[in-house]
Amino acid sequence: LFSYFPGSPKWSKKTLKYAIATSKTSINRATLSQVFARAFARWSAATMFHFTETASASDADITIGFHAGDHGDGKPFDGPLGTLAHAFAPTNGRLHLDATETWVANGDVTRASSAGAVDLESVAVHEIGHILGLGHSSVRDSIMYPTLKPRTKKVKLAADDVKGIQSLY
Ligand code: TQI
Ligand code: CA
Ligand code: ZN
Ligand code: ZN
Repeated sequence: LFSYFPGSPKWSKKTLKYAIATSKTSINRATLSQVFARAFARWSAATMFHFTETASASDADITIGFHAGDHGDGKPFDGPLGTLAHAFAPTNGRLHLDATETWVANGDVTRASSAGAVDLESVAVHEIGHILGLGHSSVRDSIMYPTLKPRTKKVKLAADDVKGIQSLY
């Protein structure tokens, strides 16, 4: 079953702008834009939300960036594997990815050469769930389940994820 953050914080507007910072990653901007556009589309298909990319972080509700180690928010990243990414509850909007992971973007993670390869789109869909107000779910097939098997792609919302987000908004 789905869950929310304490107090069930949520966004009060339906159009959310996101900015992607490209420093600290070798993945190019066009690829990142495609991956996040697909990840946001999973959630907009199930909700009233519209997501648009903006070039300016100061204009954005959601800021996405890659960071390594201690990056100033009290939640330092831990190097390869372990914590892959984190996101804050509404309406903070920060979505951070561990820059030291072997990210697979627009590729087939099940065929990745590195055993530690992680599918960026799968993690993005999960973290956007947190950004919108979902906590973790006990349903194994859900996007918000707290673990992902290595070299797995999981990007399709499960019925549990849809019920969770539709009950919140
Ligand atoms: N990062 C954790 C996560 O996003 C951070 C976290 C732990 C957290 N407890 C939380 C965030 C409670 C919000 C609320 O879940 S993670 C997965 C999955 C992680 C894990 O690196 O462990 C994904 C990030 F589900 F695959 F295990 C993304 Cl998809
Ligand atoms: Ca890590
Ligand atoms: Zn962070
Ligand atoms: Zn999570």
